Amino acid sequence: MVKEISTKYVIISAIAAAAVISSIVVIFTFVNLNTSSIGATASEEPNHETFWINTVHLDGKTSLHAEGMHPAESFPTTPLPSGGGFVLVKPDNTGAWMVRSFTFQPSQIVVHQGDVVTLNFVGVQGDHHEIEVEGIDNFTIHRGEIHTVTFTANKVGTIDYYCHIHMPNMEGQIVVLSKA
Ligand SMILES: [Cu+2]
Repeated sequence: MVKEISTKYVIISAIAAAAVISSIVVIFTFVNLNTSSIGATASEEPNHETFWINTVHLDGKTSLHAEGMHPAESFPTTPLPSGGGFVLVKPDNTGAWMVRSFTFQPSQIVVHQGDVVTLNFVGVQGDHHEIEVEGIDNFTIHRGEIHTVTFTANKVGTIDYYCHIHMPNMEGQIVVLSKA
């Protein structure tokens, strides 16, 4: 009788243990599946790239007359392209003259197709700029202001950005490469 009870007890315990083990297996499998599905969702999220683009002008200041280590430099006789992007300031009464060239810094940006791209244009030099990001945005920015443009790079190729009042040199390019 005692033996019969203990045999039954062993069988019941074994069944209970099996049930507990299978529940644990089921829970672990569920957690695992869930984790891998979270991983899959994360990898499908677009990559977000942020850039800061400064408005800049480079000034080359010199003189008709030599001074210290600095040699004399004559004023150029050939004109620079029109469009506002270049400024030549003629020699003053001391012989000092300068050339100015407007540009964006950086003037080339590389992203991949599908990337969400944020461009923060920062007015650093120059009173104001009338900027166009080809097919995306058109805006005026003054010194000390920031204008933010966000878009998805849908197409492989190039997107130009330029300043209407400082052409032809205040111009940049976003290169959109195919997905890696
Ligand atoms: Cu400009």
